[in-house]
Amino acid sequence: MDVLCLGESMIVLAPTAAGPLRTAVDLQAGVAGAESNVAVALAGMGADTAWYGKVGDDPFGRRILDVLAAAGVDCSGVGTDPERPTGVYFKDPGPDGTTVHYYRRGSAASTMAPGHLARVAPPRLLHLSGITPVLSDTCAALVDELLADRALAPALVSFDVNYRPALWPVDAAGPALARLADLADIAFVGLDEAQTLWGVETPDDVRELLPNAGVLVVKDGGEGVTAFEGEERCYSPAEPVEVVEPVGAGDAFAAGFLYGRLQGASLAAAMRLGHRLAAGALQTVGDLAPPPDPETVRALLEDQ
Ligand code: KDG
Repeated sequence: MDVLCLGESMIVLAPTAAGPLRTAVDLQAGVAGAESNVAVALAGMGADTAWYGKVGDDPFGRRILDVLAAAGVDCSGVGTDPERPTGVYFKDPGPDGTTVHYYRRGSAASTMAPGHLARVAPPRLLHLSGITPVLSDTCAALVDELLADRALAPALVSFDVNYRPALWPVDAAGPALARLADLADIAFVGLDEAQTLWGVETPDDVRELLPNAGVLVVKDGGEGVTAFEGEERCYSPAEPVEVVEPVGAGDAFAAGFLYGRLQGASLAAAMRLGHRLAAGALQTVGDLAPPPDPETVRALLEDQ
């Protein structure tokens, strides 16, 4: 297996017409989850990808498995909890952007715990995010087992900070997420997130704070991305696009970057592919756009 992505996937419900949730009559349902978004995008480019999580023994859980399997993601290791529901969240579009409302406390995924991957053969890369440790104490312990104790060694471990303010306050999240990101082989963080969490200003400040992350990728929204590896510092401007809906762009960027690195691409080339996937996600209402064709992927990964 090339990549194993671990995290909670949920059903997302959003108004079909413009306007807030409070008055919406029709809602559209879809499958969401930062780590499974990465898995879907990787599988779409041909990577041998699995997703691990837990779902309820309910129609929403079955829908998640159907959608991920149809996207080519191996879900054979996914656990089903007969006692607990699949998590759900709602998007509430407003004049200042979209607010999210989670209904995930006590979800099936919140019972993920250390030892759950004991029989899994190590992939080349394990992808985690900063959402999982806040789901429950056992989820936090699982992330520690995988990232700090490297239970799936020799797999590389990537970690996307993915701060979700609706789940925990900055004073708890800041130190916890800095510690985890600094342990990763590849760490992703948005510059805006870093500013909120750690009071830093520039990508170089983030590097100073996270000196041990093997590769550190600092994303500055529509501007560009700065990646650090050893002594190397590489900036790559974003592709200019008309933004339709931003959710999922970070996951798409991570998938492109990780796919590039698995192919042995340089930081610059991996970022080019990341930008292309992010541009697709930014121009769709859903979390992800269809993957670029193999010819485009190859061309973007060539050193120019
Ligand atoms: O990155 C997109 C995710 O935020 C979305 O799919 C939902 O995983 C999700 C979360 O926990 O917010």
